[in-house]
Amino acid sequence: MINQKIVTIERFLLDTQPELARGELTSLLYEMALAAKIIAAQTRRAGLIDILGFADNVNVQGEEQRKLDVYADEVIFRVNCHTGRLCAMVSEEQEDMISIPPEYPKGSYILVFDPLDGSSNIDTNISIGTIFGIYRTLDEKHPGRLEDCLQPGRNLVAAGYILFGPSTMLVYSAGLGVHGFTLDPGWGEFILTHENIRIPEQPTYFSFNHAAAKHFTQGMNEYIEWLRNHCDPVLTQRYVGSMVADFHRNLLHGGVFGYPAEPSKPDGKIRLLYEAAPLAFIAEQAGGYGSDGTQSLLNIKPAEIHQRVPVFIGNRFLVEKAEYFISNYQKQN
Ligand code: AHM
Ligand code: MG
Repeated sequence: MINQKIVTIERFLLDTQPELARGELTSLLYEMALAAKIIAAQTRRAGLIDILGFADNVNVQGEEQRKLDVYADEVIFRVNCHTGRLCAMVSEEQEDMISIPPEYPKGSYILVFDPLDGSSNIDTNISIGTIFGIYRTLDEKHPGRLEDCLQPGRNLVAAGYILFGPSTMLVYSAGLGVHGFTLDPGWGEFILTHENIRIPEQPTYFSFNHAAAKHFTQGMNEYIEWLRNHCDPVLTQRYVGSMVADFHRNLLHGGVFGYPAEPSKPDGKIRLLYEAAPLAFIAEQAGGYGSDGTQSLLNIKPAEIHQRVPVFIGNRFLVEKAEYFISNYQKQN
């Protein structure tokens, strides 16, 4: 017996977007839900594609089998290139900004995305994800220039992620809270399962790659020591190595995820435009905060599309504590 209302992502988007955004933005988000279903269908077969394998990696259609991250990149492009809603895209998989092919109309939005984050986890069947952000062009008369893509996260119109875990989830915010949908594989529909997500005030987790601790600054190591031994409430450690999965767990249960700078990686590893900024936008919408250790991730204007940035993201007081330790260390040096 089903005893609660069943709301599809399409219905939810139509009902909850402000009047202004109904139409183009709603369709764009729905397009991302379609891309999520296509990528989910393929990620579910991740181990099988090679085993069932097609001779020399050629599939039944005679096409070469692509690695999943290239496949995800192509799906997101193909779903969005022809709709007339976008004027440019930026993907982690593409060196340059992606222009809309000349045969298709241009719109006023820019889509930035990491098609398959945490892809080193694919081979071992561990959760991976897609991250995306949506900006509006700065100049409606000349849409789709590089500078339209190089906007600070503060200008995001919407952002979201898709988590390919035991189930597939799409979580997004268009500035009116954070909402999560779970894909019912039988129905092929994303159903509202997590309305208005708020990061719990009492956190549970901290998530850092401690293998790198010997390279951390003194400020960072003091912060880790505080997280381990002095934080109230007592935290436990979890680190998947797929940022979407780490972020999602900490969003639902409270905590902090971090990828700090190291001497060999002075700007950390995470990319600002299509990884850090969209997740910081979602964190803020859920009552949390994202920082590079000195300032809000949302205030940083990227100088180039693949710029990296140190990341601390989760409960506000945990992230502000990172800023405190890092700024103390900087003052001493
Ligand atoms: P990717 O975009 O190449 O997948 O790299 C990003 C991933 C994040 O998902 C994750 O948080 C991080 O790399 C893990 O890196 P490490 O193995 O150094 O801890
Ligand atoms: Mg990535």
